Amino acid sequence: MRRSHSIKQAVAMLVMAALVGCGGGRDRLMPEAPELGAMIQENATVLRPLQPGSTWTYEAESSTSPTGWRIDVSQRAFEDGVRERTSPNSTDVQLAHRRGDVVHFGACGLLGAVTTCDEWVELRSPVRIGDQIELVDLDDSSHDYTGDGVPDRFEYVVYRRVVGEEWLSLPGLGSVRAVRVDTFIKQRTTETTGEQRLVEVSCATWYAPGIGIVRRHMDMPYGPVGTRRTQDERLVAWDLQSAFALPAPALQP
Ligand SMILES: [Ca+2]
Repeated sequence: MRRSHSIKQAVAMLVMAALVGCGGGRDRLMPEAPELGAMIQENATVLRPLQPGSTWTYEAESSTSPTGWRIDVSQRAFEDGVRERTSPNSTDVQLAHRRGDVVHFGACGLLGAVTTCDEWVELRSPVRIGDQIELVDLDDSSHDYTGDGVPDRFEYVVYRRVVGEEWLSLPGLGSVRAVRVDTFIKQRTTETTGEQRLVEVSCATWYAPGIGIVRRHMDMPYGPVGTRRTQDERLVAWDLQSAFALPAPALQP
């Protein structure tokens, strides 16, 4: 019996050593990119028209607001792209099409979270299912957040993944076939005590060819720990100053 017990202990220790060894040390907050699937759009820029003078109107609602509200987006010419204004918050972002990609310039205020990138790709060509665009991958162990004199680990990742094509039903527009891309923002703090805190924000965005963003659905922490807030924005009208021919959006009656 005694011998069997010590063998079990030795096996358990070996298994533990193997597990520690397998991870190459530390696990990463940025997930491995999934396998690339089918191409669903050869040219990503048709999913995000940039045309000065164009406007988009969305109806928004949130799980924490008793009434909905309206969001207006407009573009004006700026350098070789546009500046896009979103009201009522009046946030401005600079965008351009570059070699088939849709690129943002300037610090990215993704969903109110602070990020360190100053140029980032929103969509890239060709658009393929499973394509993962990694925007921020920060793993820092140089600061002491708990005040015990020992640095803690702080990780912050932002990435986007092409999910696929989905039919959406939009108010006043009927059904529209759109490409869904999910954005994830994750922040994890690992204290020297081993205690971890994870904060996650996600945003699903649907893009229709020749129209642009037709819907966004966000999910984020709110108030007390464990409480979430969702926000949904759906396109209700748009006015595109078509400077060049775009494929007609796939609409169902
Ligand atoms: Ca510490």
